[in-house]
Amino acid sequence: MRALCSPVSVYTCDGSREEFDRIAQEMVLKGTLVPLNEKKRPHSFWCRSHPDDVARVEENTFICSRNKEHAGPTNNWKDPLEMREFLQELYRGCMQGRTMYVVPYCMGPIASPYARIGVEITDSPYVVLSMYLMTRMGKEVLARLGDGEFVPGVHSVGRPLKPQEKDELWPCNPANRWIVHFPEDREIWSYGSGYGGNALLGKKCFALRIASVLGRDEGWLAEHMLILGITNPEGEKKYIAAAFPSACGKTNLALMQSALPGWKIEAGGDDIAWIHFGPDGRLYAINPEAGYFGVAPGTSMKTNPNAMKTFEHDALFTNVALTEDKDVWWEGMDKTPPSNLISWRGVPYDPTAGLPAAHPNSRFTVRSSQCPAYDKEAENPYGVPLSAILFGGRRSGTVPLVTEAFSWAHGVFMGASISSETTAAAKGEVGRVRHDPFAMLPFCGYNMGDYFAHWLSMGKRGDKLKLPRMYMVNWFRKSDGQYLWPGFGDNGRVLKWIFERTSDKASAKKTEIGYVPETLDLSGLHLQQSHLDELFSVNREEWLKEAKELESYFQLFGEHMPDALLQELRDLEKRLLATDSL
Ligand code: SAT
Ligand code: MN
Repeated sequence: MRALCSPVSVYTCDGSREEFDRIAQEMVLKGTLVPLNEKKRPHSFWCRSHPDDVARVEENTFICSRNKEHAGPTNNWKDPLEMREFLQELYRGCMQGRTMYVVPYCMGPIASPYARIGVEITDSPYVVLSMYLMTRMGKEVLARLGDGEFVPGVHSVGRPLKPQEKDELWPCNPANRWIVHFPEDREIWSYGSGYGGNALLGKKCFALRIASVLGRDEGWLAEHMLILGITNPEGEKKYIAAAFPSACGKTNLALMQSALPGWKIEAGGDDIAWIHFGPDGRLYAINPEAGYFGVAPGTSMKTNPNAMKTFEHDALFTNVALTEDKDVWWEGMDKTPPSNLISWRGVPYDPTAGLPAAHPNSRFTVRSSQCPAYDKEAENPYGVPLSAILFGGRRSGTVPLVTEAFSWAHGVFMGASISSETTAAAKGEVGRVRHDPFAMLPFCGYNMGDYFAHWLSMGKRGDKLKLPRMYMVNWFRKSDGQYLWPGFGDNGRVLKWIFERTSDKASAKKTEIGYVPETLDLSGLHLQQSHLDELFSVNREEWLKEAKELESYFQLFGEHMPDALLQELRDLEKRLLATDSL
């Protein structure tokens, strides 16, 4: 890679704090990082990206399996040999004038038998700092690796420097971005972007796209899921994993403080879960990551106090606004923006201009162990046993607050049926409803139809009584443009019902689409009865439309679409059409 990319020097990261400080200091001198107020937010930095490099780029993301069909209809594909030839030319000299950093990192607790090692080569010091916060990185990883296997990844901002040329604050190459995966070779090549999941190769590229392929081949699951622990007032603890598309509140749910007194929620992970069968036949989840890369706007002491406390120090903020006294701000942190803000574009913020001070996909990057609600069990090498799996999306209509699946296959059908309004986490139009099966549309490294089959096969391997129950949730249902459900801490009410269902202690009503709560603990919450009715309502007309729509979506997968899911769809339609089906 050194011969190909021609960096000025090569540096292997040891993962120490001294190293972090040294690299951060270099970036401060260059102007890319601004140190925040030491008194208010110690050891933290503000960073702005290039205005065209602010999110994942799905149309530039490729799964280059040998056979196009293995990438499936939802992924971009190019022939791997042609792609390799193309990349050889693209990367030639791409790191000129820059340092090549070698970042050994471990996804999962170092001692975990389920952990996997990656080595990322990058010419972005921002990526190095982010990997330090987001993963276990450096010397200890090399020690564990020995001469074992690792997933190689190369990342370049794609902006070679000529001799004497002055660098940009956020070098990148928006016109020429490539996020490329070779699933058979377990290899990642990323070019042109320095932002988030495009550039921190351990996250979406490895822990989801490559890992999903490993999971298929080895009999486990790599999922776009948060992990949380929930303890009832009697001290019994259970674990829940939940899949939602990007920027739909995974971090808020994982770090939540329940509105119900006595119910404790602890945060395991906020984005990714690797799920394996344990020796007792239950499904266990580890969080491959060690940090949060969370959406900043909307995060406040009201919506997510634990997140606010997590990034009180040792945090990196990207594309948020900067206050006069060198602290951070974003829309939703409090009602009125402080005066003399600097916007994410680096200019004085003009509240009358109608543009946000912080970019909608602006982020905080911080170690998860700093969270006051951090679940120590997140370090358990064997993971935590799952009692329930939730699937959700951002849907203003049709989908009730919570529905329990009839069976594993029905739960897989629910996962496959997720649709959600698009968010600022990916480049493109925001607010358009699209299918996002298992919240994995941008992250599945192989044919999505085969992925559905893999989920079904996991259920077949498991003992029905030990498998987690499955749920579909929707915090985002609206009436007259207003959210019907307060969300955030009040989602703890839904988690309580789920907790008690998994102990067969809560009652449910059967509907055409699954079980819904007979009663939900609404103590202390004052909602209009009509709103409550609407939250739980199953409208047959709407659901028949939903089913028709799914039928045509599933056709996309052709031969790869499992019959069992088509059967689930037919069963759903039958229940909807029958007048006395229940
Ligand atoms: O992919 S990112 O890590 O940039 C964020 C997300 O989409 O979940
Ligand atoms: Mn995510």
